[in-house]
Amino acid sequence: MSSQVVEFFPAAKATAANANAAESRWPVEQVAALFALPFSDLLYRAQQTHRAHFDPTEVELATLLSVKTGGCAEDCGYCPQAARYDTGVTAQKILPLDTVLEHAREAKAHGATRFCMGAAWREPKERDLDQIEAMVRGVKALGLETCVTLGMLGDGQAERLKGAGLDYYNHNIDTAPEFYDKVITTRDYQNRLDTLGRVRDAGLKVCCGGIVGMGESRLQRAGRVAQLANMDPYPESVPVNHLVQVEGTPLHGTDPLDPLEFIRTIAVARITMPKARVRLSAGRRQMSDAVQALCFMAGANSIFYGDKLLTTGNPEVQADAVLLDKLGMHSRSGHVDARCELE
Ligand code: SAM
Ligand code: DTB
Ligand code: SF4
Repeated sequence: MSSQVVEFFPAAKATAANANAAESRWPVEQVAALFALPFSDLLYRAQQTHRAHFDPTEVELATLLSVKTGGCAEDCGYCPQAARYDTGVTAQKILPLDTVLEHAREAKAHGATRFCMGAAWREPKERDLDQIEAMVRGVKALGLETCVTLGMLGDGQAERLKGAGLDYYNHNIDTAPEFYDKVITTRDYQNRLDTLGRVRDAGLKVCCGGIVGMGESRLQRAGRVAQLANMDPYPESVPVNHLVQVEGTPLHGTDPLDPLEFIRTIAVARITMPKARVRLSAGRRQMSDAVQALCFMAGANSIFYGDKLLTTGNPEVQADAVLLDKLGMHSRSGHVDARCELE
């Protein structure tokens, strides 16, 4: 290993609410120093961390379903579901329970262990939550882990979801605080931390990550990872999304990110959040098998699995089964059923 070893400084604890604390476990400079390591040293460190906590051949398969699509009032510059951008996404009402359960059953049959339901809301209304609670109960009863992402939560809403049996709430910080207002203006960074605090207080597990490739600097990428790693505790689940550029959104046409930089981001997330499920999330359809393989070597151990993300495409289930087989990797459930369809 090179002499550029970066020390780990356990210091004062930071929470979602005080992630900017002066004394944090992972000062931004330390995280930036990880980013700057020679690629092979960075991957070596990430591998060591990964292997200390996980079976490196095991991957979590999480299937996504958009249970309420489009027509969103927010202005997130990356998002095809924002009503104000002309992206071709047709707004749809909340899906009926039986349709959701049908998708969940299919996901389970294909080997998924987690089912994530997303809604294009700024925040859920109380009556929306009645329907979401029924979905959570139904999906949970199928033996799947449940996750929902519904936007900002108000008082008592996280407790309602916990009561329905929800395992994870996904709410991303998306990017570094310094870059945030270049991407979203209709809600601020503190709103996100407040929701994450409510999720934690209700005893739910936190799924929180962000998007890479929105034109942020490397220091800002390091800043985002530091924000997550300094939460106390850090999120159990960390989705690392590569921006999916959608025509009609303000971020369409952003200069493409070097894939090696995306892999570095995964490795730094793994090192700074050793026990988290680091998910190689949106953007896989645009990545070669070799880039994805390096992401797994860098410590990713979860993927979105299914032909669709929320509104955009994801690799075909069959293609993923072939890729995992070529890499000698297996699902947490022990099976990836799509392989049978190939024979
Ligand atoms: N409306 C809710 C919210 O914003 O919290 C939940 C759904 S929203 C689509 C969930 C996350 O998807 C966003 O926070 C963002 O990180 C990710 N996302 C949305 N559009 C994306 C895109 N084009 N590329 C990559 N990630 C994207
Ligand atoms: C997350 O971090 N990524 C997922 C999930 N959480 C909800 C969403 C990705 C969306 C990509 C764009 C789309 O398909 O609409
Ligand atoms: Fe709405 Fe969520 Fe898309 Fe933002 S990311 S526009 S809140 S659906």
